[in-house]
Amino acid sequence: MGESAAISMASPPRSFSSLSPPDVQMELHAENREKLVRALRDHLAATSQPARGVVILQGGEERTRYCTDHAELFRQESYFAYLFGVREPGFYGAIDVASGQSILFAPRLPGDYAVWLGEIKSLSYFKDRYMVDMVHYVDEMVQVLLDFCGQPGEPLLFLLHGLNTDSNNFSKPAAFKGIEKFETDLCTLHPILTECRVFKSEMEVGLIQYANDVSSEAHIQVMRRTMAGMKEYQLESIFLHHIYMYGGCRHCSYTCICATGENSAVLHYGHAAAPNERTLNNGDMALFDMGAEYFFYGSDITCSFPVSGKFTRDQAAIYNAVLKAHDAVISAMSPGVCWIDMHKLAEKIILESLKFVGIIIGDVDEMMAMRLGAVFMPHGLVHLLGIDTHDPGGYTKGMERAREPGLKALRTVRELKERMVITVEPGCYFIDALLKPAMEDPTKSKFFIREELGRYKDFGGVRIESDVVVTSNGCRNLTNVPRKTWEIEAVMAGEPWPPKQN
Ligand SMILES: [Mn+2]
Repeated sequence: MGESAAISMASPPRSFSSLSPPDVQMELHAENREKLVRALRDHLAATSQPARGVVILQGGEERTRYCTDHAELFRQESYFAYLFGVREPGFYGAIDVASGQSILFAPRLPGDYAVWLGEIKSLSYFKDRYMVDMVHYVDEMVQVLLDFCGQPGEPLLFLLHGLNTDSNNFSKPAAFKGIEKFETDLCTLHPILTECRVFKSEMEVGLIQYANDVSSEAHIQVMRRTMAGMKEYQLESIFLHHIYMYGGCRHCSYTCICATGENSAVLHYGHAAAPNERTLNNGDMALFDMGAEYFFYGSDITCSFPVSGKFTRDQAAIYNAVLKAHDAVISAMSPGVCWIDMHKLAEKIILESLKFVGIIIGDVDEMMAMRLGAVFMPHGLVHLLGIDTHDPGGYTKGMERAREPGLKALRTVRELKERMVITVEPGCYFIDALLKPAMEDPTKSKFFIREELGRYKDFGGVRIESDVVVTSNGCRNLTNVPRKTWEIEAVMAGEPWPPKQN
């Protein structure tokens, strides 16, 4: 080994991160419970019902891989995490509407748990850790609830049952032996608890900000280390390493989408059948959609950039079209703004830009009326973000999805309100499965300039996604990554981020 190599090995390691994972405040979940109790009492008063009953939720169960004993890494069910912050599986939780008191029910673990899985924690440990009023075992639940309610007649339990409008799945109401001794209500809790989750507290925004800080830093590491010849999964691995090593994030909010070249037009690339395994080429665009989760709260960030580190004219044209839409939407966001209008604003800016570039031709208002925007951006502009990447509450009772292409993909059509955390993620993609039929459609074919469009055949797509919290008079972007083309080129060339102030 030469002397210079020895010296460079002896020099202190370069600092890769400015992160320090914050302690989790269990007050966050106590606050969430108080908020739910207030909302339930208001609802009961408004519908002339007595303020009685107990909310009961069943936490998630640990699962094993198919028929084996391979335990999958457990992640708490999201509504349960919201109210109790419990990281262990097998719990139930209860909240008394009248008093606001909370009870956790812990599974009674077998003695050999201590041999294989570690110390069996006492009930008082859980009481202190999770800041609840009481802790009992799950096998005592029926008697504890009956004693606790104390009134004659069947005590009332509010169970969680309702539709997740993103997945079309229903939440699973708590189930346990002896539930027939109680009166149960399946309708009241879900919409009220979901509505609580839509509006984030200071502490919740703090955790989402931290998840954003971690992910932003990791995205920048990925950009800096991107090189032709690498595999997409190697960049995924850099992201995962960074968020865990420096950010303390063991989970991602969703499976990483590390798409390059034509793959960047595949909206949910990166799944088991398309596992981020393409080799990067110098002329490719990269589209990396990756987000860390920290103590249940997530982030959802997409960066698009050229693999070479330098935008070509075509790459910059499409990228800037999407960036202009991203920035315009964030500038327009404030309480009272409607999401359908924001989606259309983004579409219009992208269409105007594509017309300016010379890919399409004609009257942009006519294109809008023909829903041409959905050919280039088939997904919704936004979704709520929190404990779930697609946080629930995008549609409240009676709200219907739009039917038109593009708009029907919106995960919310609500009016913006203060304390909502929402993603802004315009994109522009060249997807054969959409372009071909549009070009063959006699009402739409006139808009396309085929020879120009042909240049983008293998381009893929661009998406730019930031996480934004709505404030009283505007919004705040929680994501901090280079966005302008020259900022990206500078960071990829090794310049610091945020840039040095001169
Ligand atoms: Mn997203």
